[in-house]
Amino acid sequence: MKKILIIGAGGQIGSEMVPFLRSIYGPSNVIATDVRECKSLAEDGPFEVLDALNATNMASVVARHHVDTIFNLVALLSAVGERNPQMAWGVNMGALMNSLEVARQHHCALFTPSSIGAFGPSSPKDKTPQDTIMQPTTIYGICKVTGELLGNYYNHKYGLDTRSIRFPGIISNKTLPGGGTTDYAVEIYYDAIKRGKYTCAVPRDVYMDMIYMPDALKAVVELMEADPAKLRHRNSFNIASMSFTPEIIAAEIKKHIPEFEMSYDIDPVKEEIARSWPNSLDDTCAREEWGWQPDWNLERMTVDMLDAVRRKFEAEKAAAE
Ligand code: AKB
Repeated sequence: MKKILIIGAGGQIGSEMVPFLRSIYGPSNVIATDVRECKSLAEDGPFEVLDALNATNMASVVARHHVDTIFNLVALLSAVGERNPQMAWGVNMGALMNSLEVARQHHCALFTPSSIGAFGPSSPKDKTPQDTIMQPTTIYGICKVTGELLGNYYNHKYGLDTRSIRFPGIISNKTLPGGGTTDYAVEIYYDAIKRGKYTCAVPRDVYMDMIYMPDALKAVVELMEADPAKLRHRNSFNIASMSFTPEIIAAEIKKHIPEFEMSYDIDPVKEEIARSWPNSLDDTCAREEWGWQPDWNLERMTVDMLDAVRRKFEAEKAAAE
């Protein structure tokens, strides 16, 4: 049985990854950590406060819990990164270098997410291939490409079992993302239920790849369980399940909430980032090397998201009464 350490567990991915992994590997085998206390993650398994920029403390948690697999989920996302590039580099690369070094010293496998943000305006726009030009123009993307190269370097030089996925925008209903360019595709569901309208910061016609959280979680576990002999790539795999524009997701929501209204107040930073990213990724290598296959599309996800967000608001309202 794996003994897994999750770093940055309180964020959008971690808050769902921890319960998912605990349901597979057992609660005591998944140690959640975050820079802040997270009550919900401490309720059904081990939790420790850990600053990912402190390598000594990270190594001590790994040794104390006999960890053999590390998931580094620490990241300042693309839009917030452009507001403070120096901090984004410091946090994203600091957490990654510490994870790589602690994993090397303690013989752990390491998962680190990459992103569609690792591509840039000179990458092919449609069905962006697995191996292609990667010249991102954001600090977030530069961190991701550097992280991919470092993951390969540690694999070749030290035999470290590094694995990674280039995530599309992740849509989920438990914890809101923060500071990403794709955040609109989560916020739109909340505002559709709460207000019946949404003001979008990304232009109506920009395609980006997105994925529903259950598929994202499944992908990580399948990649980490994959036979290493079958992996020709490691850092990092393209995966895809849906690609849409703000106009397309709004039309899908309108099918369920006919009075829903969408307006636009474009954020120039988000526009520039979104236009520099691919319209859609080619995920053939993930399909061939470890059997990637998405379960969700825009239509089914929209039904599920609207239902989950509606129930969430109803529960909050009932608790307040
Ligand atoms: C962001 O928008 O920055 C992230 C991502 C696609 O990596 N959601």
